[in-house]
Amino acid sequence: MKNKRKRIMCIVSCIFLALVYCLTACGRGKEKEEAQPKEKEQTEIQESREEIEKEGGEKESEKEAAEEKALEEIQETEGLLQAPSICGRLAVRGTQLVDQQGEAVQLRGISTHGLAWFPQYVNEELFGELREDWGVNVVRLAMYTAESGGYCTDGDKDGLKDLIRRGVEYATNQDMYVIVDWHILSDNNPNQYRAEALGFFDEMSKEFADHNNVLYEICNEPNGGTSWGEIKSYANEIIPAIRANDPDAVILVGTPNWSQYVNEAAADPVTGFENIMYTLHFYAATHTDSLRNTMAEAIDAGLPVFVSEYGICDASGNGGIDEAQANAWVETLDRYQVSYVAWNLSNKEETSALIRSTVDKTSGFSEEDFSDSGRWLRQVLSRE
Ligand code: IDC
Repeated sequence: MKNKRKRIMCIVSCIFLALVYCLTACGRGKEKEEAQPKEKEQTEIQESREEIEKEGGEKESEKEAAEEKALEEIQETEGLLQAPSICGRLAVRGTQLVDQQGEAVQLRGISTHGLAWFPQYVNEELFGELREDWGVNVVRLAMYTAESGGYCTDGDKDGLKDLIRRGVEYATNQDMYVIVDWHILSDNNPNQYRAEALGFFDEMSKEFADHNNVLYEICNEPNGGTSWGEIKSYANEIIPAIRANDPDAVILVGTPNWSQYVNEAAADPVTGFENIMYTLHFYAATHTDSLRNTMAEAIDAGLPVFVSEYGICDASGNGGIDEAQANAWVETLDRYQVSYVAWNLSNKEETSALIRSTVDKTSGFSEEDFSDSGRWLRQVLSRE
């Protein structure tokens, strides 16, 4: 009897165990079944995510390329490809002004008249117009050192420096390069006010050291028999003062005879400094083939030349305009990729002034407000 019970118990346990096993195995299978779609689902999600990312990336780069193209088109039309936001800090390689990538840069712009005499044209609206409507990428701030109101004679030093600060700020806001010009003229020899120049350039280059768009012109036009040797000696003192604060800025050095004898600089350039250029100035109704040849020869001899001032009238800043010579100059300058800055942004009654003398406004100009020089220049600069 006991054995029969044992046997029954044994059979029941076996059945129970078999049942438990079956149930567990089934459950596992089910779990497995359930797990499979989950893994599949995850792979699918992962794949579609990758797809979206890929598409998105393509769309992103397509969008970027389209935006870049549109920007280039705008800049090309406006002649603004060579602006500080694109070219950054400039440098000099061989005879050429270049951008950060080593690409040739040509600055084309306008010089103020004497800051003390025509301060009203240092205003941001006007700088903006010059950039947008004229395609100007550089403004020169001309500060006379002698003459009446000159920095080293009876001028208001602080007022003049303030104008320069504002000029640099407006040019910076408008994405343009800017030249700080120590405009010697009746003082003939830059050594006459060498100590003042040293103080001025030390102060200015300290202030503008973090700008990538400021160029320093250390002596507008040595004249009255000032030799290249005397200019070099001056340059050798002023350049290190600027370099101590602003190690890479482009510095423009004037040449003898109202910045015309670039051949003398080519024969004996300033040594020991990078990013130095030499200025040549011309007035098209006075200076023609012969000065153009001097310039071409100096460049061919390896001198980096910068035309920081020119007019299309005669050398007095007045008199008749010579458009044929002016066009011949521009053709040569463009061929050599030389930068050029026109004299002058004022309404003074002289033919070099770009604004008609009867026009008093200081911005918001239209075609009929410009002098003959102004109209010629606007056409040249905007490459219309
Ligand atoms: C002229 C101005 C004129 C001003 C005179 C001052 O156009 O209004 O009265 O200077 O002496 C230069 C000089 C530049 C001259 C210009 C025209 O750099 O200052 O401006 N010029 O004479 N070099 C050659 C010509």
